[in-house]
Amino acid sequence: KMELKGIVPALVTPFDRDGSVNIEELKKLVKLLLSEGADGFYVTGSTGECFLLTDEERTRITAAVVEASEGKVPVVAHVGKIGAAQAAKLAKEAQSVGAAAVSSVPPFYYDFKFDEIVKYYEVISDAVDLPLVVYNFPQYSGVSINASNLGLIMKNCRIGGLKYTDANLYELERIRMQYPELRIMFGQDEAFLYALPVGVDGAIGSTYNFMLKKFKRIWNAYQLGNMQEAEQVQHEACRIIDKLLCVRDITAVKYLLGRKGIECGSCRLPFNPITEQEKQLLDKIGDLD
Ligand code: HMN
Repeated sequence: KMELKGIVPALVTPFDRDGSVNIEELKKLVKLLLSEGADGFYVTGSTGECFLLTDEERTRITAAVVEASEGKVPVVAHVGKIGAAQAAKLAKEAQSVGAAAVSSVPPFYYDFKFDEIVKYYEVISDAVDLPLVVYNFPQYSGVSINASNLGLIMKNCRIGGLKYTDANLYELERIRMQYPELRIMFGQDEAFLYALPVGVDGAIGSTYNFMLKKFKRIWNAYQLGNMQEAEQVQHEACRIIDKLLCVRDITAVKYLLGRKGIECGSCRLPFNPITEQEKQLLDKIGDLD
């Protein structure tokens, strides 16, 4: 039941008008996504504005999502920080509030050496009894976790999987071949269908907050061998993502959730608030389901 697979929304963090975390709207979003077939939740990740939240907020968000999901699906808490001890502290807190797994991007900013990155993951893994989902996101973290270096992290950690947010499907294929048992969750929603033949176990992404049903359809059609339908829905999703990326994924996802009755507010500074022009562009998007 608590297996990490399928389509897992990387939840946004809704904020009130005064900028504080809006737990009520967050729980509403979780309930809505459960009713639409979410297979799990990834909280306080990139989409959840992790590095703009306090530790207290991050743990409170994880607790709220665990509570709202009622043990039906796994909740993965992203606990990434630059400091190993700080990330380990967050991981312990995530465990204490009922997360099924913890996850982290590699430590960034100081151009850490790979043995330092390995140590970082070991410190987190040693702090908890939970599986650790390594989060590869070279575009933002500046570090590439690949078939050649992933083994160094896996050696001494309780690995629960890899979240692979990169367009390089050749590297993904190499990882899949090298680690047939590894749980791999893909992180680029615009290429979701094309990662499925590589043998990923599912996907974690921002657009599953508001168009989960489309991706469930792609997944199901693919499993049934109905490639034509799978491709058609992926193209629909990509045309929506084209518009999203003219804005910024998180900002756009938050705005579009308004259509579903979830008020997410703005992103935290220094993210810009959404403009009227951007709203107009997003209003042109048709049916989200
Ligand atoms: C998370 O950690 O919140 C995510 O799962 C991030 C996720 O992989 C998103 N990537 C980025 O934020 C760069 C994607 O869902 C992305 O928003 C989507 O593919 C549109 O480009």
